Amino acid sequence: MTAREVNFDGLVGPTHNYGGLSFGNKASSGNAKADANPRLAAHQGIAKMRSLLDAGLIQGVLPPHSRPHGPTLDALGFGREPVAAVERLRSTAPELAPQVSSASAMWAANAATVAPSTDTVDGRVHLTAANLVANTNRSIEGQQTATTLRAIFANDAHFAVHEPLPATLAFGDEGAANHSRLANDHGEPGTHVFVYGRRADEPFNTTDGFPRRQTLQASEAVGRLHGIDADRQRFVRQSAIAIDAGAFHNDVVAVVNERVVLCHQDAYEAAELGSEPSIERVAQFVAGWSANTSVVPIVVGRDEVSLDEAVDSYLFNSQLITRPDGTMVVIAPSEAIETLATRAALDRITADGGNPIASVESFDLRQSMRNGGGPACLRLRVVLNDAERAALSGRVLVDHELLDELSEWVDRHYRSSITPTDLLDPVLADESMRALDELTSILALGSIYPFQV
Ligand code: SUG
Repeated sequence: MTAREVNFDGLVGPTHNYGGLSFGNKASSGNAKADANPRLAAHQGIAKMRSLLDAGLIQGVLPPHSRPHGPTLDALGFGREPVAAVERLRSTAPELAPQVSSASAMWAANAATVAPSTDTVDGRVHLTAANLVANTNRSIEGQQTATTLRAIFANDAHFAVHEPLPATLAFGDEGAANHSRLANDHGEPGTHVFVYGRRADEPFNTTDGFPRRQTLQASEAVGRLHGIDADRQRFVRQSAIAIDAGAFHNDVVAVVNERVVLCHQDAYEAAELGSEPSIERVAQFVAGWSANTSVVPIVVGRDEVSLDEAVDSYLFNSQLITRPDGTMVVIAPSEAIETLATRAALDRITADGGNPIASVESFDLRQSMRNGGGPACLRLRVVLNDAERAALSGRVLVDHELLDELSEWVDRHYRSSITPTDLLDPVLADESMRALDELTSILALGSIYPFQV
């Protein structure tokens, strides 16, 4: 049985907007209240999926969440029916509109943490929906994520979908954006590297005031829930300087694929690294994570790419993927090619015969990037064997026909401009529900949204 990595990309939702909701995420703060183009954003995402499909990868899709979010509006006293609730919100609390209308579920790397069946005690694929408690707009994603994942990974002979961890900062969990899996090959048993920002008993913010979203205790809970052997788990602290520079998730400063760890010199903090870790020491540290994997560390030094350049270009938020011929490709955001230092780093890495990275492809994902979401943020990686792929429910593994249908669906339903004021338009709420209702038929998912039940 061949296990292959499936990248499930989050489809951008019809209310994609720039709410400026994410403190510590430079792009989100910098683009607050700008005009967004949901239609273009969705097409940019679909173009990336199409290209990976064409490269011979298995590509999946996850539907957007319904926004504005009826259950949250209801819990806040506006009533559950989104159109009427937005009318009330408009006249009494317009400032809440971005929180309940954010399309942030598009960043599927934050949807869940996943363990393939080779790594779990019961031989099933385990998925834990992330609670994303650090940000209000994201804290309302967990339940829908669990519902959507249950609709897709419904076959409980093969899959176990766990509820989000208790919704408290002590168990702040941001999903796969702070988790990597090391293995010589996707199909072999792997080592799970959980990266956290703080222990639950430490302050939420760094000394410079930036949020440390993921706790060690949350990561440990996910490892326990998934039934991974203790010697196949590593817990590593993200460096405070990376968080302060805008790396609000580990996937802004590191990316792992099979044996390869591509990271910034200043990504991690550990006693053995000291306060001034050399590139060699970081390489050694990373290589020590797994006794079962011949780790290939590729450490990009701060003299080559500064943390600011890494965060602004999202170099490390590239997807690192294995092509069917075994070579690896960096799926980079255009910004990483347009920035001199990161471009040079990519040239160096691809020219170096000592690692499997053969080429770089870049994508214009600017609509998502302006909210701090690059190629890697947009996808959830799930390693599945043939039987598990066959056991998926719904029409979620894409082919050209489905991508064409999704493209046409976007053109039929999405606006090409959304400003903060538009979020107070009840017509947008109605449009959004109609679009998603139709989408559940296209994807054969049944009723998954609160407005459908
Ligand atoms: O959680 N931005 C998201 C971006 C998530 C990117 N994901 C990964 N790095 N894996 C966040 O900060 C901004 C929403 C707004 O401002 O409208 C937002 O939620």
